[in-house]
Amino acid sequence: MSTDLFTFGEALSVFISTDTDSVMSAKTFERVTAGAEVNVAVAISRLGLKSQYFSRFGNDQLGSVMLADIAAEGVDVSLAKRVNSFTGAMVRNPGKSAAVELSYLRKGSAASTIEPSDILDSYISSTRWLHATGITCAISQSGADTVKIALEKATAMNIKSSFDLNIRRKLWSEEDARKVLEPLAKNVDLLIGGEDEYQAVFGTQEPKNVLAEANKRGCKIAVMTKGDQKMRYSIDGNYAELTPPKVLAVDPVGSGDAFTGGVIAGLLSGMSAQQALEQGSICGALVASMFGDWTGIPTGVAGVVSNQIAQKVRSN
Ligand code: KDG
Repeated sequence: MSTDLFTFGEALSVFISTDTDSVMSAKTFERVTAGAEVNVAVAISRLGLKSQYFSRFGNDQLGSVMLADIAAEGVDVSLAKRVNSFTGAMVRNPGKSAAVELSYLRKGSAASTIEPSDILDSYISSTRWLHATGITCAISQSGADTVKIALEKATAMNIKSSFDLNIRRKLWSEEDARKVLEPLAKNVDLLIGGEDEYQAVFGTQEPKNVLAEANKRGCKIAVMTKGDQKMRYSIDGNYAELTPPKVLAVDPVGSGDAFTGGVIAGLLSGMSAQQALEQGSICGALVASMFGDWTGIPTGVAGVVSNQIAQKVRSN
């Protein structure tokens, strides 16, 4: 099967308190499926392209319902493995009246056993784009090895790739993250990170220098995001800035992944890097304006956000 995107990582069942804005006092929770890489796979599929997602899931009910959720989005999950461990989860409050606080239940999870032999060469050679993130590197040594080998294979096979630094400080220290992520932040078509993540990995967040440095390491498009504020980017040594469309942000979790999905889809559809980044910023803003990682991801055709949706966001 040939695909537009292949990605792998840990999907989580996210339990969000519904009756109060604190996990401590809540009695009821809604469950949704999310996770940085699967969010990107869903964005690619909503935008009308073929995406394939690999993970290891437990032989449990959460694994089954999550696979069904992802498949319902049109993402191919036929490669997924079910293993003898539990499927990871996260518990959080919605963040409507208080800051979002989250806890993970994922140490030793099924996805943390992902290993290099899971990713066959054919998964990479048959896709147009490979996406990976620093979260998979944080969940286990075998996860980090898998990301390293997959990215190297994509480069060797001339397959386009992206890497989102995505440092999750509840999973590892900045020092450990730097050691693992710094050697991986090279030779990709798209490198994404927030200011703090560039600081942790490259030792500086001065945008012009650090983005130019990323370009020199072979990252063709290097983007430094800052939530709903101006993002900085550099393409082959040319620095520029982009202000995302203004929306009323109610839940920024997942908006970075929608941004990434929108950029990748745009590039795959033949847009210029600048147009693709603009499309990504529309996708990110839409997700931030609605509750949940997937709710606001727009639809599109052949990798392009529907014109009506894009116009509406731009006119805000
Ligand atoms: O980018 C959104 C993710 O942070 C969220 O879906 C959960 O994957 C997740 C994580 O590891 O925090």
